Amino acid sequence: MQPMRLLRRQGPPLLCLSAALLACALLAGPAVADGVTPSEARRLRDEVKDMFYHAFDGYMQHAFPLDELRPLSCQGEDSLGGYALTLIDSLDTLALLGDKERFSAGVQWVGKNVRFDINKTVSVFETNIRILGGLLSAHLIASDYATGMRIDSYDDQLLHLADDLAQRLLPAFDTPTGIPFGSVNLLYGVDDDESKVTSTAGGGTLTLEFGILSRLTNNSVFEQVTKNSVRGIWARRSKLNLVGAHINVFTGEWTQKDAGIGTSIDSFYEYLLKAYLLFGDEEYLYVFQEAYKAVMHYLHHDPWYIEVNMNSGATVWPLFNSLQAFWPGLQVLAGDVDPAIRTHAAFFSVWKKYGFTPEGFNLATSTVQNGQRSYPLRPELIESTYWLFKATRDYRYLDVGRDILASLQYGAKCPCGYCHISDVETHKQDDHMESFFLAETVKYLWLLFDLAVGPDNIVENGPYKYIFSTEGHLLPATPEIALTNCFQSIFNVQCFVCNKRLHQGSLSRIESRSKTWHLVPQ
Ligand code: DMJ
Repeated sequence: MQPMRLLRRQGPPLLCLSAALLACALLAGPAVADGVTPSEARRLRDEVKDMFYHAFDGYMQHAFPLDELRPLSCQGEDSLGGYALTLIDSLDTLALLGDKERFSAGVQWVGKNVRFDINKTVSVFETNIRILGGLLSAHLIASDYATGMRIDSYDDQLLHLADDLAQRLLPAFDTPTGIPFGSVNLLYGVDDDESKVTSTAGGGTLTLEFGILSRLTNNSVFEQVTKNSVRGIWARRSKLNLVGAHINVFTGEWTQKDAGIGTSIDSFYEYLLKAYLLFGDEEYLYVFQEAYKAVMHYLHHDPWYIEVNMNSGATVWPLFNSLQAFWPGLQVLAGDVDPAIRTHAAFFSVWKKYGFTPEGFNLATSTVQNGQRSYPLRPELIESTYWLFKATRDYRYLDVGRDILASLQYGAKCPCGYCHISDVETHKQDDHMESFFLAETVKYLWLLFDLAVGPDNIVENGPYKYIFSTEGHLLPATPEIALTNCFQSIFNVQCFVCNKRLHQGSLSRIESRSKTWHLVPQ
């Protein structure tokens, strides 16, 4: 195998303007890569596994039990609460990879050593999606013979931890709107000087984890408070059925009125649909349908999405931000595949241009937005790639996965793990590795290639259908959790938003454009 490196190639002149970026990409010439063959897909899947272990072993060796790895300096840092965040966030990825030994050791260590009666003020949102979600997912895998990963000595320790943690988050929900404070102290409740302003994602990305906990503990309070929070947000929607980015949890006033599908709002939409799919609660489906229609009407400028004022619909930011890239994946789950295909291709054209997606890309100037130049190893684009491949089985999505993998290998790999990219134009590395790299980015890449090989994993062949949390955690639709059977309809006949059948395999060829990062043998 020849070593590869990233080269920047000068292509045809830049003739096309921002809004036509995708069309420009389609006109710019033949694709760089030949299609991924099944045997190459197997090799790529194995390469992703190596990627996981380079980063996971680096964390365990140099950072554990601190929260996250500093992969350039090979040290650790406490970034959330100081409770081995990256290990907890990685547990279900270990199970997915079939690594019973490390999964079992990790579960047992967490069960014995992690405690939440600590004087730390933590983000409710991050603690929920990374820690609570990680604990619940690992618990559901470790306690169930049907997963093939059951740990014999396991005695619900992670469920008890999850219960204890969620109890400590509950004081945050004691607000007039029902929307929780953004942060809470795990020992003393909400700090006196805690901000009353939180994000829409912060209040709307709790239902899956808390709902599962209610069903596993027979304590309905968790499900109730999080549903109440969603109702609190939706009750304050604008006349256009749009929500803003930040809200005061006491007065219910929007303090940031920009409506978008990315930063500060993204997973609010995600959890509406997923809460319906997992729990069968039609209130979530109704809200999702109304909210989705408004997004497609006011924010969608095919193939892009912009931010608008939630009351007037006037454009605020003609910006692609990298968190938006989860949207095509969500559209696949909603059964609206055609616009997902176009949007994914547009977002991928930004990746191809720089080798990574910047946090912000200005659609008016076709340049990286100043102050938003980094790529912190985010998973959203690969997540949507996985869902689109799953829905269409179009092998061109494997080409996309191969490109993303190559960028990570040759741009982000560093001595003890994978590094953030501080500027997508210089590819300078930053000494940080978010735990979601192992919980999500690597997981979706591995799932993509494993699906191509003829899948051998619990998500595709296991005993249950799985919903992925916004942190990529595997949440099974067991009879105990999913009381109705609506999840079955995914990929069958129902489109929740457009009354159409799923579209199969009509992806337009994703071509390179004027300046493209691509691979050449060294
Ligand atoms: C993750 O923590 C989750 O995916 C969240 O929904 C958004 N931010 C990161 C990944 O980018």
